[in-house]
Amino acid sequence: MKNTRMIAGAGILLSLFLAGCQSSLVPSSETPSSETPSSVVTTSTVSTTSVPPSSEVTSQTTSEEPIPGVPDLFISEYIEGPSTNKVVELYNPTGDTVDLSLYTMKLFTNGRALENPLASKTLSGTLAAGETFVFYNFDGTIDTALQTVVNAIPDARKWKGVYADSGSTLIASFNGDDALALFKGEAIIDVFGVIGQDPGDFWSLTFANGGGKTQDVVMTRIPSVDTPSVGSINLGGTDFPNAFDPLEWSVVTYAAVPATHTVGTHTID
Ligand SMILES: [Ca+2]
Ligand SMILES: [Ca+2]
Repeated sequence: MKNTRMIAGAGILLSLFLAGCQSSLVPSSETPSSETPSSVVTTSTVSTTSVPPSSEVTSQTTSEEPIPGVPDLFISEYIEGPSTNKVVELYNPTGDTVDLSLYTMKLFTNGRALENPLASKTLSGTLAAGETFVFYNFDGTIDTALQTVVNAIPDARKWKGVYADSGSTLIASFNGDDALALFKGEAIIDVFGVIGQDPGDFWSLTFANGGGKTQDVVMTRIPSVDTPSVGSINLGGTDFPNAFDPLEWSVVTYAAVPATHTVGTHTID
């Protein structure tokens, strides 16, 4: 009898246990099963929307994007001379031939904003390692020696940017208070002057070789510079974010014709 009672008791306990399991399993198995699909849908929605950005990143990395601090084309010389004797020179320090069609030069006259250049010229062709490209303006030449040097540069490495010539873009029509910038694709990579600031007639600043101004001068990028740069400069208490670093430039007064210059060549350390 004792054993039968124990077996019967164990049977009751087992029944209660199974019933308990059932009652606790049913709602708990329903609750997560109804939540799990919705959370899966949410996850798949996120992964679906992440596909287009990742494909955009892939297309960006396959194009030629500027990399800060890495040698690339930069503005190597600026001549702001009497009359329309103007030259601005680019230099290729990369060690490789570059595709010039990636680059656009822009002129910002009299304080024009970054999105509002007076002139824009996208280049074409190629530029070999160590070579220069020159924008020039000799519409009213008085420095024939300088013009002779420019005339000897192959057409593929120069562009006439003259104010009076409607067939060209006016890149070389600056007169001391105008900024120039080099773009690679949509990105600004190098600047001469201060975009968005009109200094009056010229910028008067401390350059690598002392005080000077940006009018009636020949200015050269110092030999230690091998990368383009866009910096911020504070003038009169205002920060201008698209500016040159005056300490990367040396300046010589263009007081007499002919100018002392290095048009067509540039040297880096
Ligand atoms: Ca001007
Ligand atoms: Ca030069």
